[in-house]
Amino acid sequence: MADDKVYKNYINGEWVDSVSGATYENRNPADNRELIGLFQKSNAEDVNNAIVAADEAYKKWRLVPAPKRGELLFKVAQKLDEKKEMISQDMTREMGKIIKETRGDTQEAIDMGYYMAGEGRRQFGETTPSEMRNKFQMSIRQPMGVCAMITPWNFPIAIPSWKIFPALVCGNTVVIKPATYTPLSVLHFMEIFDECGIPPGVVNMVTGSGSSVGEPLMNDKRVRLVSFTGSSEVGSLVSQACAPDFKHCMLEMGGKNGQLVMDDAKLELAIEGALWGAFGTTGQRCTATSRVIVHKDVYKEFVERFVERAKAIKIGNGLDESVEMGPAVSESQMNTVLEYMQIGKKEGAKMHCGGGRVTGGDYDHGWFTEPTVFSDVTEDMRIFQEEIFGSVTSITVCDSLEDGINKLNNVVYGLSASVYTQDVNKAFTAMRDVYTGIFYVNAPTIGAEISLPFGGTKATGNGHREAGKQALEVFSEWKAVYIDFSGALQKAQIDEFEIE
Ligand code: UN1
Repeated sequence: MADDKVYKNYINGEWVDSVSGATYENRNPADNRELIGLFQKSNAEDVNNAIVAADEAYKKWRLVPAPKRGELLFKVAQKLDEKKEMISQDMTREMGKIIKETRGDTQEAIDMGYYMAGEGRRQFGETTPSEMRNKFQMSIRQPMGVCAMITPWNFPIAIPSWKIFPALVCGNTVVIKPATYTPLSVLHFMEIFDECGIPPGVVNMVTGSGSSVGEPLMNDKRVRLVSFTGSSEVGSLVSQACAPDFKHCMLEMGGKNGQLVMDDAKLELAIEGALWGAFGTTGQRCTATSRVIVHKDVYKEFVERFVERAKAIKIGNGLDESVEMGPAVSESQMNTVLEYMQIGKKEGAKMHCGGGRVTGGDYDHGWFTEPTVFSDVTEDMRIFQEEIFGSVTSITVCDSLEDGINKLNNVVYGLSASVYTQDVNKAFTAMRDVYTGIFYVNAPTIGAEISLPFGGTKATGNGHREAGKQALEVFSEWKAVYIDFSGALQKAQIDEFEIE
């Protein structure tokens, strides 16, 4: 134990033990013999210390000119870039996804850093003409205060970056609770803020469970906003915790994303896209392609060719560059996925490959699940309706564009969808009629870039968007400002204006 690496909380610019001194283990999901490190098992007192620091730091940080805040973020992005390989390797070790993808995850954080650094010099408001003489009016953005962030394990640094960078450039301070499975990635992020000279208390990290850290954080009255990414069940609890104090609440939740393949699609392209969308990140993306809806004229061929390719996916430790799919993040996540494989079978869908855990040799030490493909899946089945978050995808037949669009829409979620077709009319019709926050033409349901809004409709979100300039709407509030330079009392809506 003496040699085990112990990682601390980051509060008020210091690396500190949790108040109770308790820690928990973080292990590699590809090989649970490997201990990544011990992390602080924090409680409400640690959360309180972080909030006090963030609240105090806010007094000065909000007054740092936004372009200067942006410059600091620029340095952080540069440092992330310098350390990209180290961060990505550690991320694969703690989360399991393959190294190519963790490099992408880190790159997304770098991109967001550069983008939000630029917002330090924008954050545009408006001026509008007044109804009265000698009166000027404009809208300006103002920060809100302490922002709490509760982030998931599937994008361990990208998603924290979507929240932290815009929050900071707008002048807020931050307390983040990283996912219990992936604290090291956020810890590296904190190290970089520290190295770049962020003032103490501006960003704070408290590790631990949802019940002992997340709950006190989202319930604290000094917190003005909670930004949460995770399941719709927990999102609903976050929303209820925020309601009594009218705390702002940004929720990014589940998905059941579908790829529609029309009869005129380039089939090879559609197959490649569906494979990447379904089994990339071991299916553990909110945007994963959990359903493929295929036109009846190409259905049989699509299923055959897709299954052949799914069977050939190389599974293993994501640090091996030749591996194409890593493990589930944890034993319990693996068990949920294995359960859905059984549910699909029981519901009468046709299982073409997979259906279980990958075992034997080193696999026995990891949480590996097989790429699993069901066909003949109907809309009433749970595997059509429920988010699985694992290496399972289901194929459903459709007989027209309209039928396909209806099937894409017939789930409670609305994050991402895609259509494969060579017909521009069909592409635009689907773009208009599919009710999701993200839509792709001739591309998989994954792969969003940071300059456009990210988020979804229905049970996926509560109307907010991350990334892009829309992120500023979440992390700042408008102030309408009227300046009367007439020297007289002018009454809006009352005074009659005479044209001379
Ligand atoms: C997620 O699905 O949880 O669009 C985030 C994508 C990535 C982000 C995904 N850029 O696939």
